[in-house]
Amino acid sequence: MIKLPFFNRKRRIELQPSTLNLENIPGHVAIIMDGNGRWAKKRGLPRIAGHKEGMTTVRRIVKAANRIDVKVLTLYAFSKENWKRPQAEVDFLMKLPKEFLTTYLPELIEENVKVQTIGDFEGLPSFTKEAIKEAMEQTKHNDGLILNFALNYGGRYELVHAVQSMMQDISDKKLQMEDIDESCISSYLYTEKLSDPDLIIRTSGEHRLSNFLLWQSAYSELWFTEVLWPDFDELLFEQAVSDFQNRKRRYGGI
Ligand code: V07
Repeated sequence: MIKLPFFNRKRRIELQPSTLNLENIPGHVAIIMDGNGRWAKKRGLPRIAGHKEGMTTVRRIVKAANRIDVKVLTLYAFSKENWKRPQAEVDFLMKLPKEFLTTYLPELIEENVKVQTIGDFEGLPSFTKEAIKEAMEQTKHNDGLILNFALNYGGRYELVHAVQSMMQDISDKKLQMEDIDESCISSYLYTEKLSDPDLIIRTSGEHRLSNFLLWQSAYSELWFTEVLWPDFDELLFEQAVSDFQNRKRRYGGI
């Protein structure tokens, strides 16, 4: 068991002692941040109040992930299906990336975090795209935690998009049918350059993937909690990682 140092020089952030084994940290953690609306309802608040509170949890968990040296943190912020929500809620959600970055981008830069997204980026409103492009530009040389937001993302849509791109490349003679294998398909997904998630966390008591990282989750460990996303914290995050470390991964072997 290796104890965390109290100060990580490269990332210039304070560290708390932890009982986690730092030799077996999941490289890629993905989270379905569910329960924001329910958190608000319980308090007699509008759903958007829960989304706003959920943003502060994002900040906390990014810090926690960075601290234990997770390489990639993918957060499911907005699905392709979420457009079906009431217009006022969708409008509010689309303003959150800009609000989040206005508040936290300086800290993310300070902590060597690299901001990326997966999903149908072009389908987002231009003010959302501009804020995110600016953050990606300003963090593109950072080599610490990759903070990967799934925005306007759907796992089935991602596969449709990949098949369309592959067919286009076949027609343009850039790809041959004989060369299509699993790694080729992976390279046509939004996650092309990322490893598959080792651990997928879902808050708020639902036990589904809900169209999240369908191809990439083939061998992921799944971890669920009843706790609603705005109440999720670094201790629970470390609990999820610790439980992950105690599981045996077999990838179909014995
Ligand atoms: C959103 C807050 C977290 C709970 C889940 C839903 C609401 C952060 C972002 C974000 C996205 C891109 C980016 C920077 C921040 C965000 C949406 C919703 C749509 F570059 N939180 N958050 N985006 N929620």
